[in-house]
Amino acid sequence: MTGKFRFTFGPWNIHEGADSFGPPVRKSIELGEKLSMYKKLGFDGVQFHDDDAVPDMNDLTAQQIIARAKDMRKILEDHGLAAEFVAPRLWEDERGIDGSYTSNDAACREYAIERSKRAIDIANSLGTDLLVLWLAREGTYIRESKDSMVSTERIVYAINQMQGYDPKIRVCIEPKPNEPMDHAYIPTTGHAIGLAQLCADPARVGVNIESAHAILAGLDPSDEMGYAMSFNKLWTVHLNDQNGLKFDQDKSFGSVDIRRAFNQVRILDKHGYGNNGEYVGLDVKTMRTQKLEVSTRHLSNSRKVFLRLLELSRNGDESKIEALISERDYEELDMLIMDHLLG
Ligand code: 3MF
Ligand code: MG
Repeated sequence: MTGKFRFTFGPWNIHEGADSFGPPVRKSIELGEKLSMYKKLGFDGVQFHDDDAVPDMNDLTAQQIIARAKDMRKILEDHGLAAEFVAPRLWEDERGIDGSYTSNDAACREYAIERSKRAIDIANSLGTDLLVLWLAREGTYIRESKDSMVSTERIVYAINQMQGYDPKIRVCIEPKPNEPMDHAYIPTTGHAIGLAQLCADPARVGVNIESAHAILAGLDPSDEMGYAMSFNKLWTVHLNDQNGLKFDQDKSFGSVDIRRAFNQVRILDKHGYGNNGEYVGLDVKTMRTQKLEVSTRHLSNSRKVFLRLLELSRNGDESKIEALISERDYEELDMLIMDHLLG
């Protein structure tokens, strides 16, 4: 079975360029204007933070939030777009300083769960059953500040509350080993799938694998993807690239290591990714130097690279590959792949 690929990204991927060391360098583009760019760039769906879809949601009642989310759905439909997922943005609120589900303050944990329920309401109103949890501040700066066993139980408790609130919602964990925390809980795909087994409905907990996050954990993203697919738990991806162990770079897909990107495309295609409606999500940031008028190139380029690698993957000499594998001549296999990529 071959894959079926439709592409998505989140509005935060069109960015003003501020970083930890300097202010914005490009003017903000309104969400409506961003949405009108999606189709032209070759994208069919939108990934949302809850407050991308419903700004200032903490000031609104649950009913108001649902009403605004329904308005957003109408806007999406007018653009011929679908919502892929909603992710509660817990890490920017004051009550998320010490983590959300794992905060040492019970009132903050309660806030995080309530906010996640509102994010579920938004997902339902937008017509998606996928909730992504990037566990941004669920972790520690120093080991002694939290207990890792208690924290694991608290994350499970929070997911169980979400599953109880909505019997259909699928919770998709986006593992990342560090940044903003020194060490994050649930740093890898394996941790996320293990955690699923502790939840009330393990079948409704899956993963969103981000290439850069796997690389930051010292792992190969394509192996992480294959592992998740063997559990039927790869429900979305955040493709991008990363140049070694430093801050999370969100570089354009394939821009650092084209062979590593090739292997991600290859494993997804070989195992029919997308046939159950999964999207190919990008989580890429343009360079700070990029001028406003050309500040979406990283998105169209990443998609283009994916499709070119797909063509290469499908045009590979599979019988030669099989023969070299059975001869155990991996040096020649290495060269075959390099020749193929070099053209
Ligand atoms: C952080 C990320 C985030 C998440 C997003 C959705 C800004 O490293 O990758 O992107 O993907 O918040 O959960
Ligand atoms: Mg991401």
